[in-house]
Amino acid sequence: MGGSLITNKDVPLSVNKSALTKVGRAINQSGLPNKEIGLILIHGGGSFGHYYAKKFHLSREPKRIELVGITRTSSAMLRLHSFVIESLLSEGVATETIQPSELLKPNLSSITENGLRHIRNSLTNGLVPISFGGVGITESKAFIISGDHICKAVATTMKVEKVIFAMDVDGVYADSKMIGKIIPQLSIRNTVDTRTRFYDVTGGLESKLRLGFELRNLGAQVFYVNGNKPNRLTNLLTGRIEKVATEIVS
Ligand code: IP8
Repeated sequence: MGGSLITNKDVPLSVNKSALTKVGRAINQSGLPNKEIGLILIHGGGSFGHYYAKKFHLSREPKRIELVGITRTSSAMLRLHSFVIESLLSEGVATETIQPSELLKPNLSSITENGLRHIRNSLTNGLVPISFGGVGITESKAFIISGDHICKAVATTMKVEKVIFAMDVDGVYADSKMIGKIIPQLSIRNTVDTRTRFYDVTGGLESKLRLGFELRNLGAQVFYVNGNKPNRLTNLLTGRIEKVATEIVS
């Protein structure tokens, strides 16, 4: 669940309640997770985490920042996260939070044993494991753990069949002004004009697309879809054909 979907991205600290309700409804309709298919949710920071990350110069590169910046950013993410899990619960989706720092190994490349056990236990219990972008610290520096890092680490460690990026637009457009039609099947040969929105300090669309190709190379089907359209999301979750979405193809 992209930060652009679940928050009002250009208004600091503002949740998009209607989008969260729709995502919850779509997940509920999908009947996932079930005995055969698991479901893991990850959400980004939007106008919560990115607002403070920008203010305190926090980025993916570890650096020394004011201590207050670390706490403000983490606290904003916790606040957003609690909105997310409450909204999902109101739509009947019971989640189990896994902290990003528990889930990821220090080099962010894969999932810890504890994290993996936690994911498996949640799924066995019928709960949907959920994690989110946050702040990591080393001995003297702080850095952003992006939802993208979590996504890649999960797909590197576990067999992931499908990754769905729920966004605030219908898919990937060739034009940065999002004029015209979305690209239904995006290959490395397509040209996409990416632009970063104001509060996003972790790379915006460009890094999401790079990640999409990496996930595809790891064997997952990868889709970008409008999370405000519950039917589209449900279709993708349940393996039905959905035409209004972008799929990464090799
Ligand atoms: O939106 C960012 O997560 P992302 C989390 O997935 C923070 O990059 C702390 C800004």
